[in-house]
Amino acid sequence: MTYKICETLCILPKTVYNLAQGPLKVKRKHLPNPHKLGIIHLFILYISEDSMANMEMEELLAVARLFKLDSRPLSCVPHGEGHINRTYCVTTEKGTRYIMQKINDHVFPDVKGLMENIEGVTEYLRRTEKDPRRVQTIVRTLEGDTYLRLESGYWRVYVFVEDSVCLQQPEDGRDFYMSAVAFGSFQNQLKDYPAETLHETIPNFHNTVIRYRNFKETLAKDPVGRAAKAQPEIAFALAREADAAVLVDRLAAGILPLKVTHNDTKLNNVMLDEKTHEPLCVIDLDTVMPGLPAYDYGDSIRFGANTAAEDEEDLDKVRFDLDRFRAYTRGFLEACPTLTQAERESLCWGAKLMTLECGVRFLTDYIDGDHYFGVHKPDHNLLRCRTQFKLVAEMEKCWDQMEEIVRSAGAAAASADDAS
Ligand code: GN1
Ligand code: MG
Repeated sequence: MTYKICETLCILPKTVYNLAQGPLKVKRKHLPNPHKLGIIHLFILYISEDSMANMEMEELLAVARLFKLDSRPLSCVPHGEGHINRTYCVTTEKGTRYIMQKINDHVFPDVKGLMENIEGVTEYLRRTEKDPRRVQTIVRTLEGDTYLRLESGYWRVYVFVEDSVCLQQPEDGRDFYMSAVAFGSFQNQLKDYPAETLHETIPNFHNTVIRYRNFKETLAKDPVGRAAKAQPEIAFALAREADAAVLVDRLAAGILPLKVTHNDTKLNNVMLDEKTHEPLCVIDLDTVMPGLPAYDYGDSIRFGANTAAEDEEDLDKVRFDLDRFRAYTRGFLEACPTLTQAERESLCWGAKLMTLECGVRFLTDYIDGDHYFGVHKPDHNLLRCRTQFKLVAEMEKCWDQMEEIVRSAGAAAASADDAS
């Protein structure tokens, strides 16, 4: 990696520590003090040239200065692994860190509605949660708004959740259990939230039937001629089309009630305490909308019960881990004991359909020419699709065991809830 100097400063030790996290290097120079009063510590800040690619630091800092930060922003570097928004970490002169995001308004055209949802939900959660690290905190603009509209796009800032980690893979079953507690509690805490006040930021987000319809329309057009390269994946998806309706049919029949759900419950959308790995705070609230608990449960399983990364190229490494499935199921059901029997019975379908649906979405975007998900290498969306379909195939093989795990975790959680 090559580095270039981006600033030379005299700063506080905490700031140095925070700046040195991520793609920055800080070097200290001891300079002779002309007044002979000891040594002046001068820090030279280097940033990797790769991380400068998207936007120059100066432009980013100019955006950050339009928010109510605690002091002058010094650095702003890319952060996290999200596929949709551009995320940066801003560090100020006082060493305070913030998360600054450029909202993807191609994916979320109603930014005003989206920010109203986030403001509503975070304020609601804060009424019962006193620890500031446990709820995301929006930092307002100098004008007092929750976001900013500039020529470069829409921007927002959050307080950085310090002393926390965000995992791409559970380090063990306990981590995954903890993330289940976080998402199960989130679901439970919002059970009385007035769902009708939420804007539907992406209509039909987890309507798997409609996702299939979009897939088939894109396939028929094959706009960039990629369908030929994805024949096995296309056949895999089409062979399971009938499954797509299972959850939406139960919803339409009134068997499953509509709740407020997060809808994007990847492990990396929850912050855990750095030392204890206890759950702190659920993040990425862009898709909080009315939905089914099976969506939240299922999307977590899709991502976290995979033994490899979502874009792993070696499919032998991609396996559906039943122990992790068991750990997550226990945590989710313990934290959300209010689920109905029908909701509990829908959970395995949530796991399978969220995985199938995500694979179909990656495949659709691949065929469409990669307009939706951020891609970082050739065929990235096709690689992602393959891992999802491998997981679906493995779930199909152990379906009875999955159902048994959900049944017994549900019974244990219900009797613990009765006893308390
Ligand atoms: C996107 O924004 P991020 O990376 O947390 C996507 C999810 C997908 C996920 C796949 C708004 O989530 O639906 O499951 O990528 N978010 C949106 O990794 O489409
Ligand atoms: Mg995310």
